[in-house]
Amino acid sequence: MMSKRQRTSSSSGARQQATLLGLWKKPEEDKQSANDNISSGRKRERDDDSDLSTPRPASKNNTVTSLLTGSKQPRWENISLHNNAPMLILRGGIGGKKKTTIRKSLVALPDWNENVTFHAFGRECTMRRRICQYSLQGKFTYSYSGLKNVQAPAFPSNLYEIKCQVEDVMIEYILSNLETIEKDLSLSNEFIELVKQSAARSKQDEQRLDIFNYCLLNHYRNGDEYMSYHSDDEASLCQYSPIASISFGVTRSFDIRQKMTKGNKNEKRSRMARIPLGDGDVLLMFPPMQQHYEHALPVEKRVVGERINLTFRRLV
Ligand SMILES: O=C(O)CCC(=O)C(=O)O
Repeated sequence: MMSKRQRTSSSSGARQQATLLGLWKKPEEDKQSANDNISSGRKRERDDDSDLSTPRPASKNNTVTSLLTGSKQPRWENISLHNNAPMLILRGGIGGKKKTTIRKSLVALPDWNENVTFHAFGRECTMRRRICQYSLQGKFTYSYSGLKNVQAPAFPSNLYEIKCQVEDVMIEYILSNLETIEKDLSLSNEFIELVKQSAARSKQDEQRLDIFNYCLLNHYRNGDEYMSYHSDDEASLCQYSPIASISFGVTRSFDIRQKMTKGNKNEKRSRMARIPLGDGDVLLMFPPMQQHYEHALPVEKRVVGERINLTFRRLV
């Protein structure tokens, strides 16, 4: 059931062109110990709703109740690496006991693109994952990784519902912890204003003010499928909005490293953090993270099972 804030979105499904984004370089399977995970370990491949992590509360008022259907009350953790990489995570925050059903409904969407080919460094490469994208009322196009103005069809209802839940838990948490969070995460006035306006509309039962208007979906069918280091810093992205990353399925590692210093192509950069992203986890990456850091989803051969990742973004 959708909450009062959630308004239906049209759900057309024009099949997308098969030439979408990708980064070609296949990373080595990362052999480093899981001990350097920046948050506590989570068992891999779990498909239930138990929360095995021991979260570090972001602030006092960190419980989320009303919109979440799980029996446990997930807590936001502040996992910022640095002032330049403010991040919040809500472990198992979306989907409650329906995570598996949600994942299956996302896997069944009609617009997935497989074996997408793209050109990088003079070679033709094939993407090692499935991808698709959707946008609010199908009004948006997105340009990235050398691909220009790719049309994103309208959000299907299941994805729109997730988007609304993510916005709602984010808004609820930000507004109830505004004083601490504003400073801790250096939130911009524009973003706080947008959050307040969206909450006010909802309170007055007016038409929803959407924060995110676009979603990129990645489907990793096993531990061999991956995404190379990159940052989400396209000019079409709103400069003050976070990117919300939601995962369903097996736990995979999310690696972060610094961007290359300009003009220093041979610079050696090592991983700065590894964050395990599990079923129903919500990771919020706030500006200016994408300006300073890159992230990747490395090959993890030991991982069995699939994972879907949704990144909700605000395009201008
Ligand atoms: O699958 C993930 O968690 C990474 C997704 C990602 O980096 C992206 O969509 O830009």
